[in-house]
Amino acid sequence: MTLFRLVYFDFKGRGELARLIFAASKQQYEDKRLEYSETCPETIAYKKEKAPFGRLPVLEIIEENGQVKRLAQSIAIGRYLANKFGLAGKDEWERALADAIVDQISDFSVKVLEYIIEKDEQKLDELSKDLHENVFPNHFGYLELKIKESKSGFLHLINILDWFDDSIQSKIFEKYLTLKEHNVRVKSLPEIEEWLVKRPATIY
Ligand SMILES: N[C@@H](CCC(=O)N[C@@H](CS)C(=O)NCC(=O)O)C(=O)O
Repeated sequence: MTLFRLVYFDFKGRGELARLIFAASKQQYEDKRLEYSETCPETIAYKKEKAPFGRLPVLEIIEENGQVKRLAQSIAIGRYLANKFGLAGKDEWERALADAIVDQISDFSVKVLEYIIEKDEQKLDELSKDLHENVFPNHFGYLELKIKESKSGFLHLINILDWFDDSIQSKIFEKYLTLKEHNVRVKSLPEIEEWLVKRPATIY
């Protein structure tokens, strides 16, 4: 039997999409969390010797004969797993539409990341203003349309929204009701709910 190991850090970040896909498809895997540190020998060695592009996440696929294949890039990992476990769409066109939505959410995630890693208070205020006045209206309008057209759930989206703290999420859901309904619906799926209850609590 093929075994899977997801190697990432102890936060949701770019590793959580794969974890959500594993949860949604009820697949066993090892959730290996390395220390997020520039001095941890295990992390340094893994990035240098095993990670295909020196960064995480990395999905390890351990074949029955013991051979290990390593896949980098969170979205490539997500696509591989979604295809493998039947979550990527039923035909070429559905898969292409799903890819487009994932890429759109990734564009949005760049803005979210800028905000959550900013330490300077003044810059944070500017980024927050930009998020609320420009980024949210710009992205959520389109994404809400796609949610309405689809009966599916967008795991990548619920993860990116989870990078925000509760107060920002509440503000978003006050205004974007379709987004809120989608978030509640996807997080209430039994397989996802089970993972959300047991996953380690992390800030982002
Ligand atoms: N585009 C890549 C980004 C990978 C990336 O930047 N990973 C960060 C963590 S989110 C990392 O490995 N940082 C540690 C380092 O750069 O040394 C992906 O989506 O996987």
